[in-house]
Amino acid sequence: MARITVVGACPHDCPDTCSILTTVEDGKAIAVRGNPDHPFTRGRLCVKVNNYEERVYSDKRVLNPLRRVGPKGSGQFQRISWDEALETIATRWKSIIATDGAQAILPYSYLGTQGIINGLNVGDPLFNKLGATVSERTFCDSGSCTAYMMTIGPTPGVDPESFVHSKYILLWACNTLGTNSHHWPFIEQARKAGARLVVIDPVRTRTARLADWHIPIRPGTDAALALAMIHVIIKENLVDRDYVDRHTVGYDELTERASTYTPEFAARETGIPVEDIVKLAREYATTPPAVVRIGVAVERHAGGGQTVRAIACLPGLIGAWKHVGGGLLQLPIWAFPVKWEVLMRPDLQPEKMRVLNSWRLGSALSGELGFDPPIKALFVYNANPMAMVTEQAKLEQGLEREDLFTVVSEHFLTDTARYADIVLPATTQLEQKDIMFSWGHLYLSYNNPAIEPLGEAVSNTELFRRLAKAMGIEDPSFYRTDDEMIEASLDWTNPVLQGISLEDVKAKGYTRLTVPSADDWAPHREGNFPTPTGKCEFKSTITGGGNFVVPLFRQGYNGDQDGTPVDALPHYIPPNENPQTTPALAKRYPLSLITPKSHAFLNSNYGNLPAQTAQAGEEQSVFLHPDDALQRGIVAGAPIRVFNDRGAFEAFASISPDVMPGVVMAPAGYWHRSNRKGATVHALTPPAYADLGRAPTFSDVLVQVGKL
Ligand SMILES: Nc1nc2c(c(=O)[nH]1)N[C@H]1C(S)=C(S)[C@@H](COP(=O)(O)OP(=O)(O)OC[C@H]3O[C@@H](n4cnc5c(=O)[nH]c(N)nc54)[C@H](O)[C@@H]3O)O[C@H]1N2
Ligand SMILES: Nc1nc2c(c(=O)[nH]1)N[C@H]1C(S)=C(S)[C@@H](COP(=O)(O)OP(=O)(O)OC[C@H]3O[C@@H](n4cnc5c(=O)[nH]c(N)nc54)[C@H](O)[C@@H]3O)O[C@H]1N2
Ligand SMILES: [Mo]
Repeated sequence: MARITVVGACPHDCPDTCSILTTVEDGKAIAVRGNPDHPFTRGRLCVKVNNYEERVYSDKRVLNPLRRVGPKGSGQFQRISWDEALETIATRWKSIIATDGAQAILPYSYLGTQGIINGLNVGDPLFNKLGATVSERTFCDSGSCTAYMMTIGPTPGVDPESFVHSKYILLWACNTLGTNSHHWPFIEQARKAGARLVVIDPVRTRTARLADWHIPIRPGTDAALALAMIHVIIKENLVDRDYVDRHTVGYDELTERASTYTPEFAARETGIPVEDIVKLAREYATTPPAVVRIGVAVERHAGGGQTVRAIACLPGLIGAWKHVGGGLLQLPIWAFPVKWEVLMRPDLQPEKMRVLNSWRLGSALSGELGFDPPIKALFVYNANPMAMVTEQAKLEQGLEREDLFTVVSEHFLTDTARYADIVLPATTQLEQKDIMFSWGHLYLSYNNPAIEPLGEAVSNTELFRRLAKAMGIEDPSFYRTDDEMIEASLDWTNPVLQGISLEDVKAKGYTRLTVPSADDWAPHREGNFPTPTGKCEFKSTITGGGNFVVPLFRQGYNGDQDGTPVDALPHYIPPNENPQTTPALAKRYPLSLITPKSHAFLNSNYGNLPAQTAQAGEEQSVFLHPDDALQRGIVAGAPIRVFNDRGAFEAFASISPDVMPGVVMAPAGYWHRSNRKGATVHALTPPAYADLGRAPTFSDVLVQVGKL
């Protein structure tokens, strides 16, 4: 019996990018486990991935191309060959291009796998070459990234491993134990050495429960808190004047701006008592090294971008960057020298491109956007919009259109794939090769394929080679091997890859970038911010392009950025929907709905698999504060309806003082089909953009809950 161990890396859209060891016996993967040698992920896998082989060998996998035989959405398919599938797609696309133009084709994708070659950009060269509509993919952290760029530039920020040296750790809208769990041991180590842990979250999450101080906050009001902290820090002379003078710009203007954001103002907006706001500001400013870890959830509101602007000013103000373990952690992805241009190929684009933001897929497909030409062909890979984006009812209506030709590349017949005309089988991480960045640590990883592809599944890179060929593209760059693509995807001359060879990464599975040790690295001790001024910009010099979207999120296209000027100073934009801002709406819909990540799902992945649904609960639950439940006569476990003017979904009530009064929490990721009455949280969420980076506002929504 031949038994081998293969080193790989978790493919998921998660900050942790774990090093994984797969045991393979006679060509079959029999177990996966964490790699104990990896300094960050340390041999532990989460509940989503520790039985990954069951995902791979699940009898629900799609292993052959399929053609729809029943009505759209019915899930009735018949097996066809790859040749037939490719022929069907090419014929249809060519005819659409001839009659409507290439813009009638729309790609839709995200990070089903976040491997550098199979992930975010794998289809971009083909769709850019065809001249298809550009898919703007501002799913996650795009508003935060714009704000971060405007304030401190594309810096990795604080090394997550440097947290062991922190004395004050502020987890701001981040549920570390659920969504970034391999960071937790570093936080624990800091606490053993005396660090204080503070969590700012409307929900007493499993992370908040373990904190020294949990500060519940009304959703979408974090900027008011951050600005009031700035107010207190300036008023009480807790500013590091030396650091501010040498390494920041706009202090006087920030002082003036912050003067209006008193703790009393912030208390009214956030629901946090004045004393707590003042105490937080004082503790934060006087307990060095102080570090803030911002989660993605802060951006999903009307003023999400400016919230990140305000938070990103804090470390500069108190000189936190001077210390190892002091500053801000957002996404250390900025440390990886990925050659995005090579992956996206914006040079192949025709001059004028039409852009569609992913959050508007429903409106685009249902015809509401009045697109000319309308979208006639949709190609979905690495994504499951029926479960994960707004406008669910319109999306369903659009996907039912008989004149829409939909192709979905998937592992499973997801809610989205069920509407496809053609489904194409995709390999899982055990069956494919990739090189991986991380947005939660500073290790480059290599995923060696552990087994041969099952059935007729192909990797995304192979899928796009086949599609290019079927479309008659001759450019040899479309036919590079995975090895060639991996080699070309990184700038090997960049200092962070000095002394690192691809062969070494491949053999070991991971390597730390060539950056200073986490034990003595304070990246901005001497300023050196990668901003236009080289300083931390309280007053930003990047203000021309309102809704500036980092090109990474839009196939490299940068042609139609909205030119509206942005206020150069951070400010508070109240939520679009909340009892303070919209009292009339709040009368009918008094509760704020948030839909954070589920512990056992990875976005919608695993929403169909037995081990994870057993953990998460087979059906959607909604968490309500006991007072809110009592007022509505709702008892624990009761079936309930959550609704607003946009729609409704059904769920079971979980009654818990862990959510703030006035807030309801429904973990995301449940599948439409498996849910009661076939609708999920996105039946209710708004399609509006946040203030920066065209981020979503799906957590900026009022609802009502009633007994069924
Ligand atoms: N288990 C698990 N892990 C995941 C994922 C998953 O689906 N499941 N998804 C991965 C992905 S794609 C991402 S982007 C990351 C996201 O990781 P996180 O940013 O941690 O994600 P969320 O769970 O969306 O939100 C974190 C917390 O913010 C709180 N929150 C919501 N609104 C507000 C607000 O207005 N203010 C404040 N202060 N807090 C608020 C929520 O209650 C939640 O506890 O997680 C990744 N890791
Ligand atoms: N209500 C609510 N909505 C949200 C969020 C939330 O917290 N709450 N989070 C937002 C965020 S942060 C994000 S990142 C987005 C995520 O949005 P999506 O990326 O659309 O969500 P996933 O559920 O991760 O869907 C990825 C799909 O890709 C498939 N897949 C995996 N690997 C491969 C592969 O190698 N090839 C192919 N072809 N397919 C593959 C998986 O089976 C899965 O169905 O959702 C956003 N939407
Ligand atoms: Mo995300």
